[in-house]
Amino acid sequence: MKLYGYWRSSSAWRVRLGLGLKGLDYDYVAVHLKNGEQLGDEHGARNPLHQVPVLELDDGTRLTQSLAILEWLEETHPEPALLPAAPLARARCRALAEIVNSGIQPVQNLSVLLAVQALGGDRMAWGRQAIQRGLEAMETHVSGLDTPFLCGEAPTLADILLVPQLYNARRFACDLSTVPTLTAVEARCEALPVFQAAHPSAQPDAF
Ligand SMILES: N[C@@H](CCC(=O)N[C@@H](CS)C(=O)NCC(=O)O)C(=O)O
Repeated sequence: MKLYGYWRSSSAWRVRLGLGLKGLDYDYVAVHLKNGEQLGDEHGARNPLHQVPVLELDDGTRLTQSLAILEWLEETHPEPALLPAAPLARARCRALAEIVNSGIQPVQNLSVLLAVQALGGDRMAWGRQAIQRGLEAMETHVSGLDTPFLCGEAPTLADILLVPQLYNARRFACDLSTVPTLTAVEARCEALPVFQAAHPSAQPDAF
């Protein structure tokens, strides 16, 4: 398998975590987002939305959208599970993941920030308020958590989405004192070798 990503892309980071937790090997191909490499025809042929991640399977099939890729990984490699077993717990776990996937990240994605800037807005303030609001909603859902990770005893989709988003929160100077449960879970995740290997600073295109 080949993963097209970018060291600081939170969506590509999610897929690195999923592959790592499932114990799967892959080749990493960097697409330089800051240089606009994703906007060219070559990457457009991989993903018409001109985004990373793209996961290319050995038969050439290309998968896009990090959550769809993670769900595909879960279905094809069920162990270790990235979702709890019980239907209600699965729905709750997916809801936490969706707070990041559809409630935060799309609002602070690079192309949106550039559009905000082009309209005369403050891109950092824009991103900061979206991340702060979303993370505080997530914190409310999980306050009083009695497990080490967001949905149980091991990392799941919710933790996979959380950790890269907290990294972005710091880049945007969010106030993380209001989300203590989330930062405590993050610390537990970051103690795990899989999370360390997937970190942006460990990627070959990091600068
Ligand atoms: N919903 C998509 C989001 C993908 C996405 O927003 N990727 C960003 C990096 S995190 C990107 O490629 N941005 C390039 C751009 O905005 O030009 C997913 O989860 O895969």
